[in-house]
Amino acid sequence: MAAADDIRAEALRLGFDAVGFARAHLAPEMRERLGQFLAEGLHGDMGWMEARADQRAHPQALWPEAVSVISLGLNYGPETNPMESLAWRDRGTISVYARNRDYHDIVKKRLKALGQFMAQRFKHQPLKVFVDTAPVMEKPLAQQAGLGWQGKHTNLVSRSHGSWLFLGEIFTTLDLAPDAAERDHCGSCRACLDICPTDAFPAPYRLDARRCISYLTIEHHGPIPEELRPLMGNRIYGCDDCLAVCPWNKFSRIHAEPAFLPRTDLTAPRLAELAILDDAAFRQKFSGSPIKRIGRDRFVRNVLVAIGNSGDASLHPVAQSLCEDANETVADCARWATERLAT
Ligand code: B12
Ligand code: SF4
Ligand code: SF4
Repeated sequence: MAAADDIRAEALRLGFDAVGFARAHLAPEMRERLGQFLAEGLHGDMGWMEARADQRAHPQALWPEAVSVISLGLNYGPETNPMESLAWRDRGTISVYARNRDYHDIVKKRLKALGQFMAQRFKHQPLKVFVDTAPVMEKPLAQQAGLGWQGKHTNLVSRSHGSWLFLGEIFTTLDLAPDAAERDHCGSCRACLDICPTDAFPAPYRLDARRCISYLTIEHHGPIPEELRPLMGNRIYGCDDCLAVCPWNKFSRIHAEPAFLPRTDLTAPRLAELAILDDAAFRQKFSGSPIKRIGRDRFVRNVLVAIGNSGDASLHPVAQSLCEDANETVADCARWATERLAT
């Protein structure tokens, strides 16, 4: 069996849903687009994107010995429509990927298992595994490896899994036959661009992260710009709207991963119960969840935005009780929510 076939078979056995091979090299236009994204400041305060931009743009600047990239996808197709809870004003909407265990842990564990298999099978061929946090342009590499294409919402869309694939990579010194790159199948569709509640796409295939609710609720520190708060509705951690409306999702399958089954307490949780979490209660509730990473203050800030947008007068006392919070961002958002509910 050829090396690539062997690795593909093992990756599928380990539970990955998509596997492809590419050269450890990105086309010059990818590097230019990353440069333009950063030069225009579309990354907001994600300073870490700038810090190692050269490595992000060049897989071999990250690791000079890399010859091939194995791109891997893990399906997390949801059972229910993730936009269902957007209409429930006293509840929060948490994006699909954060309703249970942290996908980084699950993907990394499988990448390491595949790495071990490769180390045994191909002696003296070093490798490195990555998921999300390393300076790697995962989507263009996955497109090169044939897993899908970068849709107009900028995420990777797959003909078999729609928008619901987590990505991870193995960089290796092995010379593996590359797969054919996938081509764009968006056509004239613009459903993802039109649904975006904050108008975060200045053009198809281009995202202004500073307006994206995923950025505002997860990555952004400090107060959320006031003009964007009313547009966020009850989205308290991430956003799935542009992913959920993609017509290619009709080919997706519901995932079979127990760790991604939505926790009942994170499926449309009551805002009143989340707003009162203190630091210890927050850490206990979100142990093992990706939400833990943003900390109590940023999370309660997000919940207060949703309370301000709820139009539910019964939540007024909850917001009021946080107006003097020790964290100035939380207190500021509580005052904003209190005023909004009063009017
Ligand atoms: C930074 C980041 C974010 C930022 C910025 C997102 C972005 N689009 O860049 C924020 C916080 C907003 C974010 C949000 C989300 N993210 Co994110 N994020 C990343 C991260 C760490 C880097 C992405 C990156 O390099 N951005 C830089 C810009 C320049 O890249 P780009 O958008 O791909 O830019 C391309 C296009 O703009 C295109 N382009 C530009 N102009 C033109 C013109 C034409 C004509 C064409 C054809 C193309 C084109 O070329 C550029 C280069 O490829 C990756 C992990 C990784 N290391 O890759 C995860 C990652 C992209 N995120 C992921 C996920 C799941 C999400 C969310 C769905 C989470 C959620 N539910 O809230 C949202 C989706 C929002 C969205 N519509 O993108 C997954 C996506 C999986 C997939 N199937 O694609 C990744 C790959 C993590 C992972 N390992 O699974 N994310
Ligand atoms: S994740 Fe939400 S806010 Fe961000 S671009 Fe997509 S629809 Fe817009
Ligand atoms: S919603 Fe339409 S335009 Fe957007 S990624 Fe899917 S197919 Fe492409």
